Parts: sequence; C-alpha cells; structure tokens
Amino acid sequence: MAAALSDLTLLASGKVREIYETSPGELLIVASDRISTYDVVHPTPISGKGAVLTGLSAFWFEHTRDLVANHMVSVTERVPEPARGRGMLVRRLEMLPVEAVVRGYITGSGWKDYQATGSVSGIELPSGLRESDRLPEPLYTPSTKADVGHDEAIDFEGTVALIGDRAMAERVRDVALEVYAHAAEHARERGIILADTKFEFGLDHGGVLTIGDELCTPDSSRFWPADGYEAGHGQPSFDKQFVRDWASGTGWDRNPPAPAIPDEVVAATRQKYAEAYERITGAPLDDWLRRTGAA
Ligand code: PZK
Repeated sequence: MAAALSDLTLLASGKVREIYETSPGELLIVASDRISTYDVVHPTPISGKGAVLTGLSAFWFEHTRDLVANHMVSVTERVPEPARGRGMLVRRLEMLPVEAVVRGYITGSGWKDYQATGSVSGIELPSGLRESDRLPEPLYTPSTKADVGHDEAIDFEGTVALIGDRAMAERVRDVALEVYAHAAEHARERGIILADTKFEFGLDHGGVLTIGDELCTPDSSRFWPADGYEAGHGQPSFDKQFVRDWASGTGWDRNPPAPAIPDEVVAATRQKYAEAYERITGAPLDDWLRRTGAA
C-alpha cells in the first residue's frame, strides 16, 4: 500500500472527496476536511469533518448490511497513514447511472417542483403542503448523474431506461426507500431529522446490487435539528448553519472564490460535525479516531 496518497492513481475528484485506485478491484475513498456552502468550497478546512463523514458512512454500512450489500472493505487495515480516519477501502463496482434520491420532507428542488406543478418526480402530492413539511410517505425522486452542473430529475420510468433492466430499477427504488426509512427512524430517535438523502448503487463482479459511495452523511443528505423543527419555512442545517449565517453576513455574493472562515466559526462547525457523529453512532468521535489510527 502506498505511504502517500500522491503515489496512488486519482480516479475521480469531487468538491470535497477524492477516489483513488489501489489494488485491482479496490478503490480508496478519502473524505477531505473541505466544506462548501452554496456549492462553493471555502479555503478553510474544518478539521475532523472528513473523519465524521467516513465514520458515519461506516456506521450506516454496518447497520444496513442485512438490507443491502455494500462496498465497504476496510477503514483500518491497508488504509494509508495520511488517510486514516477519513479513508475507506471499497470494492470496485460497475456503478449504475442514476442517483437514488429519497425525500421524507419537502424542501429544496422538491419544494420548487411542488410549488410549480403540484408534483415531484411525476408523483402527484396533496395540495396545501408547506415548505419543510413531512411528506405523507417518503418519495423516491431519482435523478441523472451530471458530469458537471446539477443532476436532472427523472421519474421512475427514466431510471428503467437508464439502467436497462426494469427489475433492477425496482430493486434500486425499493432498497433506497428501505435504507432511508431505517436511517431516518434511527436519526430521529437521536434528535436529527434526515430530511432527504442520495444513494449510489452499483453491481459487484457477480452482478449483485450493492450500495456504494457515502451513506446518509451530512454531505449526501440534509440533516436538520429536530429541536425547533417547524414547517412553513426553510430549516437550519445541523452542520453548516454557522458557516452559512456567517457567510451571509459578510455580503459574499455566493460566487467563487468563497471567503476564508474565521476561527470561532470553524470551531463551532467542527463541534456540530462531532455532535452529529456522536448522536447518530452513540459513541465519541475520539473512539472512531483511535479505532482508525487517526489519533
Ligand atoms: C465511484 N464515484 C463518485 C465518489 C469522488 C467521486 N465502489 C465504487 N466502484 C466504482 N466506482 C465508484 C465506486 C464508489 N463509491 C464513485 N466515482 C467512482 C465519487 C467519491 C469521490 F471524487
């Protein structure tokens, strides 16, 4: 295993994560400490954020293994030293070309679509819903995977066409709804509303449907504090609200470059990420850092 990440082949790079090729059939996903608001990455890292995201994904992969196979191989053995705590070795999959989005609450683009058309992803909804309302039941609202820019909403038939196998598209939908229901109930019992989330699936070498990417993290999902939840307006973000509030107050126009974040906002935000980890897993973040050799 490489001692430095720069010795590995970079396969893909997102705003706040990288994915490297390691051994044949395996990849290393590394969550960075970078943070974005309004889709722009700030120059200031939030130390511990990458560990929280990887630790939460590992927790959910362990806790949903009876619902669906997943790509996690190791967060300890063979993770290169510079990525410890933030890195996850995963099985290489043949990724399916859809984002499997599930919404339990109506917000963001779902709220926009509902206001314009009364439906979301081709599903008609009752009239009179307010922004951030809990939906009568969680909705599967898939989208395409755009290489650049924003993903485009599609309906279930759109996923059948993209996946090319109706039974597989049905399993993706059904598993996404099951995993969301499980995770949202768990989070809600611990004071966090998992408003919506995005899953990515692939097929393993034997064609078995397998969940990949990150799982129910604050970067792939909306985490809202359950305390103070109230429909009728947008909700604060559990993790990013201090940065958003501070950034709005600076007069930043939300175009790149994003401003550097002051120390007190970094410290408060780091605390919120640790709190999210601790609420969801029931264990101190330090346990994760020690288990993975990051501390
Ligand atoms: C894969 N991405 C998106 C994730 C990034 C980009 N298990 C897998 N097998 C094959 N490919 C992927 C995965 C996963 N997960 C996922 N790109 C390729 C992505 C993380 C960081 F920069």
